[in-house]
Amino acid sequence: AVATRADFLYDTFPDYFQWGVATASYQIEGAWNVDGKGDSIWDTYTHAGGNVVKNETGDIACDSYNKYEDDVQLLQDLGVNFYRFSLSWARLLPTGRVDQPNQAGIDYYNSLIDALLAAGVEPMVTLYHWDLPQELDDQGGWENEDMVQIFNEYAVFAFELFGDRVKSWITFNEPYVFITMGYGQGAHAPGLQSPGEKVYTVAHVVLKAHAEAWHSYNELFRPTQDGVIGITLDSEWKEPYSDDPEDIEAAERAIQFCLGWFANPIFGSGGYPTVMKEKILEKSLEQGYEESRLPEFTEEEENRIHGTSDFFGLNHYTTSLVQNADRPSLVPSYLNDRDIITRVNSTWDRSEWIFVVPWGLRSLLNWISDSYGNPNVIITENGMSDSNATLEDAHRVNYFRLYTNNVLKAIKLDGCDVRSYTAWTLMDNFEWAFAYDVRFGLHHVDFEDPERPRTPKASAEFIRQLVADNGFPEPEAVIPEVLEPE
Ligand code: PNW
Repeated sequence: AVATRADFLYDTFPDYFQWGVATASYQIEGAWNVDGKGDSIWDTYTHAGGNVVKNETGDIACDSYNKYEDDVQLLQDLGVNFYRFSLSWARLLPTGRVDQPNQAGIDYYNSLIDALLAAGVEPMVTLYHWDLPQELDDQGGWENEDMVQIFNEYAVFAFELFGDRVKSWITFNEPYVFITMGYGQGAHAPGLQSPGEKVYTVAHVVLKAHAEAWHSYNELFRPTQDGVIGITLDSEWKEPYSDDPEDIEAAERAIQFCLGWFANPIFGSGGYPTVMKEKILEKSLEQGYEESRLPEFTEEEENRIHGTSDFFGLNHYTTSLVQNADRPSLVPSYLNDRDIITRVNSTWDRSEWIFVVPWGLRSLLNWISDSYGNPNVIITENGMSDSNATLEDAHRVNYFRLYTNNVLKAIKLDGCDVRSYTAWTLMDNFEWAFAYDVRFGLHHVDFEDPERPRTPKASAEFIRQLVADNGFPEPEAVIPEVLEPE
């Protein structure tokens, strides 16, 4: 899995290629209860205690609500083309509904957007990066079908306010992760555990909500604002455990149950992947259900969802090995429905849950290209963690170097249509259930200091150079691999 010097591709990215870094509102903003902000499900979840490492919260986090000008300076120093951040729905709309907007929240995002544009950094805005207003959760959250229209109203509100300056929109960040963690395993807000049922019904609502927001932008705003809007999906690469055809089929099935679940309705043939429909129906009946735990779209809904993304937003971190398994467990669960066992290769370098498999990203980009007709892909997250506070993050530099080189190979050698790359993340921040114990930042943040100072790590300098060079220009002198014997 470690690229040798020989297979490193020295070349540059296409001229149109764009570079960025990402964050998310709850992970960086803090200011959880000031200036009229409403509570979100992450405020509730962290304050409840017992859910997050050391009972930490995002109450202050990186304090970006007060320090956004510092953040913009870091972005300018990196020289990135764009900044992907998310809106705190409850900061803009404390009740979640558009009839009671919060002017201070509107002012905050206007200031951030204006500061970015003044610094020559394009804003890329995610509408939903997991911090649902608590009042909407009290009304059933994403289980509630009314959320389709409620999310659409919020999206329209955001397009009206910011769409004159924001030209790239993402409806949802990683529905797979927030749904399976929040409604399946209970390891993220709102902390529900229904891995066999709610995960599927919630995904159904989220897909419809996404589609309505896309249609609103397409019909009401695109003609005057002329931007793009899409969704960000996440997936590991799933490598077959062996060359046994059953393992090869199992690996394909594993991707369909993760990426295909959301991608097939939007980018593929429409509706859920056939293999999901078959497996979940078969298992549901065996388990005594009268019908499949996977809901069905009407033909009208299927058509309404199909094609609703101007790009394929992709978050990718790691790779796992997949082995076929016939009924690993009889418990109803989105994991058991797949009929697989996940394995790891113990020779792969790792940090927390991330195994370093750079070629996995290239394989995944090729899979997307082959499966969905070579859509234009924007990589909206990719990055590497650690659990120490070092500024000399050679492992992260190595990760970025090899992963971005595999993006380059996917473009130049395989013909994949990748348009941009986003490093996760601008600075160390609230890493969900791992809180401040796990760091992904290009910049170190001192969470003990009330000023929350940001300091560049070696990886920040690496990204700055990568962006400046737009890739990996041919080295001037190649050191010979094999020396002549004396
Ligand atoms: C993404 N997994 O989440 C999120 O979009 C970010 O907010 C987060 O900070 C980042 O990745 C790093 O974790 C993920 O377990 C969380 O495969 C978990 C997984 C993948 C993505």
